[in-house]
Amino acid sequence: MNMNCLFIPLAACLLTACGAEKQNASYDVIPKPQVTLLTQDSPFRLQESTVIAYPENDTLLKRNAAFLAGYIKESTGYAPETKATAGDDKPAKAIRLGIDPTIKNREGYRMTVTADGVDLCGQTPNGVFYAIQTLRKSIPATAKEADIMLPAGQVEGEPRFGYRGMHLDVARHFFDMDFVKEYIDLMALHNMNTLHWHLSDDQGWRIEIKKYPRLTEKGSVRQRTVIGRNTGQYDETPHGGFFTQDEAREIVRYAQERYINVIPEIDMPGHMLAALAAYPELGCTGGPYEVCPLWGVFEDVLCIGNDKTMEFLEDVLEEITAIFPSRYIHIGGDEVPRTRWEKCPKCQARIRQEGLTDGNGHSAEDRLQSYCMARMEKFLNSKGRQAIGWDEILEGDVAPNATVMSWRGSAGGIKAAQMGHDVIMVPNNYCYFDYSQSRDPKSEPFEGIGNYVPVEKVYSLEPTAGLDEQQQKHIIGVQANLWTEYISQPWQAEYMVLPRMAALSEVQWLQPEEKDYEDFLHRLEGLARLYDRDGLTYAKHVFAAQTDSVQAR
Ligand code: TNX
Repeated sequence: MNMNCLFIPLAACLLTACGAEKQNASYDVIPKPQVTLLTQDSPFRLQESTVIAYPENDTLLKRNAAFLAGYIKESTGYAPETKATAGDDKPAKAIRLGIDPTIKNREGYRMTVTADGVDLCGQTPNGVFYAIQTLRKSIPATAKEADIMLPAGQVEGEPRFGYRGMHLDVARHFFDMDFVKEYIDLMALHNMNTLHWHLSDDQGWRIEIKKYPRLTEKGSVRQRTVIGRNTGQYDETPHGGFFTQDEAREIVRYAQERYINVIPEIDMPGHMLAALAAYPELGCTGGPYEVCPLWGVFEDVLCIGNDKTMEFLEDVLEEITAIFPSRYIHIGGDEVPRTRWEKCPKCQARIRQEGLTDGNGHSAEDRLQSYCMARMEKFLNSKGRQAIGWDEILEGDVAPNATVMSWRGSAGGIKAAQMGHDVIMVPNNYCYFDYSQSRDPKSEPFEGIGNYVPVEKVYSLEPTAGLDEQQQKHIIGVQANLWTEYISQPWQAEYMVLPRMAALSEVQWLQPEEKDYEDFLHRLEGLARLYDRDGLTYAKHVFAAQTDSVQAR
């Protein structure tokens, strides 16, 4: 017998005698629960033998239970067993998932902790999922093999907005399946429920469309990319990538499991150079066009006078709606120069034919854009879907049922809400996560687009400011955008969204009077430990004591 064999039973016996290490949970999480009522009763002890119970035959809560077991394992190294329970059976010393219809908000949750067990409830499985996220963030990020003491009491939360979004531009730089999934996981961690997936732009077409194979064959690859901010020098390296329809469906499913809806965006009728490179006949001049190697706004846009273009757009949306079950489909509409249309005989014929005229501060060409957007909106409505457009769609006659995404500050959103449109607030001066987090952009770890949106600024956004009570109802949510002209690596994307996403999550989840920036910063320390544990790159500007700079991984 060698010494190792002798040693193992001795070590096991010592551990039983002394018990596992104990660590305490804290409900000071992000987003902050609206209610935290602690009692002086004994805490609940979460340990390896704890069971996670869910009602039998409830497949969604079963999946939720598996998520919770996985999250606990990330922290402790052990995954509690998950177990179906029948009827009113309430297993002792367990974490019990359940639906409670008395919870008012559809996504609201309640977590009740006693020495005998933890009840995680929601009005819906979505709410239970947020109870799970809250519990997950309450546990110390790293507590290897430890027992976790959960203070007794009640913790409750409910979101202010039903639309809590993050946008991801995979057109300017391609991000693969693994990263998109990671991004979705980050959204779940921050209680967000909508991914706005920007799938096409001048610099790349990223989604397979079966009827138009050249969109991905040719349109998904740009032969070169400008270095820095349109310096005139190019890397002479092809950049490409796209998602097959099956892959996109996999993303939809992955997101759905985490209660996240994926809204695809096909940006039209501008930002279309990648499509034009593949199908030059859809442009006013006929080309040739190149998948764009530069950043900016370009004059070559789709020819609205050409019936084939309209057919193309409807065909694309047809396939998009078949892939994405989302009620909302984003059809872009931003940054569309009118110069080509002014000189294009087909566009001018369309203007005459449709009786589009100038007036009220808008040109006939502005109305040509409205014509295109309204036609696509009608097409989507006929399929039971809703169109979202950037706030430029307010220039001209707005598509009547469209939801407006206000990006050029909040003014467009205010105007749209006053006109009775639903609005998603994405003001660039608060919500553009491609903007710098430092006053001195040169101090950042890589070159960005510039500007300045620090964490505190994000936190300070009040999305319904300037609106009366009736108009406020039209603000259905808030989102931040990650445009990726200057972001090509996953670690850079992480750096840009973290921890600004944490600040945004409180804008999305809390009522204005519940927000408190100093308190948020204190709670952010705990969340940052989780970022550390998961090896995420994040910006450290708000962590005063920290001086280490971010390194490329
Ligand atoms: C404006 S926001 C754009 C994008 C750019 C972004 C850069 C919007 C609708 N259009 O095409 O990527 O600025 O910050």
